[in-house]
Amino acid sequence: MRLRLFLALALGLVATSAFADVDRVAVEQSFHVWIDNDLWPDAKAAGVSRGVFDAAFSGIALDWTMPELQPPGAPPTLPSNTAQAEFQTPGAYFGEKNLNVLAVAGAKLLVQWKQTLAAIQKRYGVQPAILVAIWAKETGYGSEKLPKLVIPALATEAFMGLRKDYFRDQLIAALAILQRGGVTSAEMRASWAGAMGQSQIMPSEFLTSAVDFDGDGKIDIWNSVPDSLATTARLIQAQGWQGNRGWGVEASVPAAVACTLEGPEQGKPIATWAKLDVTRVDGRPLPADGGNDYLLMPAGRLGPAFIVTDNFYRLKAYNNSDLYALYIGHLSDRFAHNFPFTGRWSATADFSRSGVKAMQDRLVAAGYDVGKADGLVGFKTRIAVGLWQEKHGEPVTCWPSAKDVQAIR
Ligand SMILES: [Ca+2]
Repeated sequence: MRLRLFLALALGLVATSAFADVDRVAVEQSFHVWIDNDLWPDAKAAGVSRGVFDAAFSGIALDWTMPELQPPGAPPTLPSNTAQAEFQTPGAYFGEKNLNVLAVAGAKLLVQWKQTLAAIQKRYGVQPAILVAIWAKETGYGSEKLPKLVIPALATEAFMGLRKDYFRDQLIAALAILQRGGVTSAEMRASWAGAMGQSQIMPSEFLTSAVDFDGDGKIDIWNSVPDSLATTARLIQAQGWQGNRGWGVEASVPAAVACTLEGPEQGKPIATWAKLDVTRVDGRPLPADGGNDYLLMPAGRLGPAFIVTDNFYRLKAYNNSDLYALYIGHLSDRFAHNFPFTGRWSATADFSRSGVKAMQDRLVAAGYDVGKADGLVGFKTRIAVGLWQEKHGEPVTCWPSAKDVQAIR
């Protein structure tokens, strides 16, 4: 699974405390022993030659600026995404100023790369606007500097991070890329979490899906826009993207339609939603393109509502977040019609993630399904809150008030 959201959360926090009690020289020594004795056999088994391995680690040192480290001898650290962070209200994810800038720039890029994008769509079946929106969200169309080199970043996390196994697999994949050739370790720039290039591809994804689309004989997701966009398209296609459908539309949902009907487990044919008087926000009928459609209410009744297609959940499979998938879908629409959401995001955030987690634990104890009790208000938690509100005669919003976060039990 991808760690893009996790990355965004981690970057919002101070990366590393000083590790004042840690003997860094000793840790550095054991890092080098680990590279030779622990990592090398796995790399070798994955087909990496000794020469490639040694070149990759030549002159390497631990990167103490990485987040979520647990060096030997340091007191335990909590993963940043389970720490007692402020809860972020869904609307905060959709900063209008930034969306507008990306929408204007993306409309021009769609024209500039029209032929390439048409060729990619022909081969992989993903619409140009979706690919350009992902490019925007991941690196601002390649404008964001990638702060790390992938090998030292992943090696540091694989050696002394809080998610060693995940990063070790990615490190082995990065070494396999070097073994394959065509790119040097100095060119493999990445986010701290090892997401590489203009569309933030993990090394394991590079191995399965990276494409030389401009035909110059080199796969270059850092400098070649065609290679980067085509690689993204191939990854999205692999999730089961349906090229003849959109992602969804913002919807007007009558009060009589319960917000507890939300989510990927309650899909219905579009005709069923239409019978419930659900329309587009401008009153036009919902688009009928076959397949199931789903009600999406990322902030319950306290924000805009959407009817989304299976493709929305393919985007979510690519990066496991309702808000990420909605951002991509919404931005992809704005290249043609640059309008913000019609509905207002009024959900507030005067509670902490630990407060939400405690509420989730109490909901579970009371027999509700909240999915993973992680301090985030995902669709299962929203449904559970709605069912609780219904049972207790409260207004059914499917979004907890600050009072609910305390009172629900
Ligand atoms: Ca190329």
